[in-house]
Amino acid sequence: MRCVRILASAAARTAAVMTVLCGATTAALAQTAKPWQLGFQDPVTPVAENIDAFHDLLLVIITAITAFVLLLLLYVAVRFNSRANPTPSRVTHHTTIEVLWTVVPIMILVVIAIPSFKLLYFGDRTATPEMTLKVTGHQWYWSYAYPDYGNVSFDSLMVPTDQLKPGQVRLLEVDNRVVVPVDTNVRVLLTADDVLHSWAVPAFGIKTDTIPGRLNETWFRVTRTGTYYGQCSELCGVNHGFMPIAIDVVSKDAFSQWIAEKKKTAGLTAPAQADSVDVAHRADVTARGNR
Ligand SMILES: [Cu+2]
Repeated sequence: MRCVRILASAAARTAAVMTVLCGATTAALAQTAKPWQLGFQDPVTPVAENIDAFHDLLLVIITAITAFVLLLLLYVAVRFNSRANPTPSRVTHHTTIEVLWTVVPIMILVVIAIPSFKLLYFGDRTATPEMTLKVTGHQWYWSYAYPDYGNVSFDSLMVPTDQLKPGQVRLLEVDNRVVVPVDTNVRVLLTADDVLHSWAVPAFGIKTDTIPGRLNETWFRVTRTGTYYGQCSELCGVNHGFMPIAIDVVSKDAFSQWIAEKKKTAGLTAPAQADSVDVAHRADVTARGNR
C-alpha cells in the first residue's frame, strides 16, 4: 500500500513537472529555437502554417514509402534466399510490374508537386500589401526601411554576449528590433549592399536571399503578437553567424505610436521635410550612380 502511495505521489510530481515544462516550451516555441527542440517553431503566418501542413503530408508519404521498401526487402531476403529458393526463376521482364513502378512514382510526385507549387506561389508575394518593409543585408548586419512612413530607416546589429541584459537571447538579440503591426499584410523587399545574404525567420516561413543589385520580394502576415527571431542563412563571410534578426510584432496602435516616434526622431514629421529628405536622398543616389 505504501509502495502504491509513493508511486502515486511520484507520478503526480512528474505530471506537475511535465505541465510546467510543456507550458514553458509552448510559450517559448513561438519565439526561437530551443535546445533539444523537435519539430518546427510554432508557425505564426499563413505561409508558415502551410509549410507545416506540407511537411506533415511529406512525412506521411516518405514514411509509407520507407515502410513499403523495407517490407519488400525483408520479404525478398526471407523468401528468395538460396536456402529457401535453391532454383531461382529466370524471368527478366514483367510488363505489368514495370508499368507500375514507373507510373506509381510519377503519381506520387504529382501529388507532391501540386501543393508544393501552390505553396511556392502563395509565399512569393501578396496581391494586397498594406505596408512595405525594405530589408538590406550588409557585412554583417541588417538595415531596415519603411518607405510608406517617410522612409524611416535604421541599422540592426547583434548585441555582443558580454553586453546582454537579463532575458536577452545570446546571438539572436539586436540593438534595434524590426517592429511590424499584427494582422497586416507586410510586403518585404530585400536586397544586399555587398555580398549574398539570406533573411530567414522560421516562425514566418521566410527564407529569402538578399542579392546585391537585385530586389527580391516576399510577404508575411503575422497573426500573433510577440518577438520572433531569425538569422542570416547564406554564408556571407566571417561574421555570418552574428547578424541575427529580431522582430517585434505589436498591435496596430502600438505600431502607429512606434513609427510616429521614429519619424519624430528622424525629423520626418512634417510632410515638407519628408519630401526634402526624399529629394536629397534621390540626389545622393544619382550622384553616387554618376561617380
Ligand atoms: Cu549574411
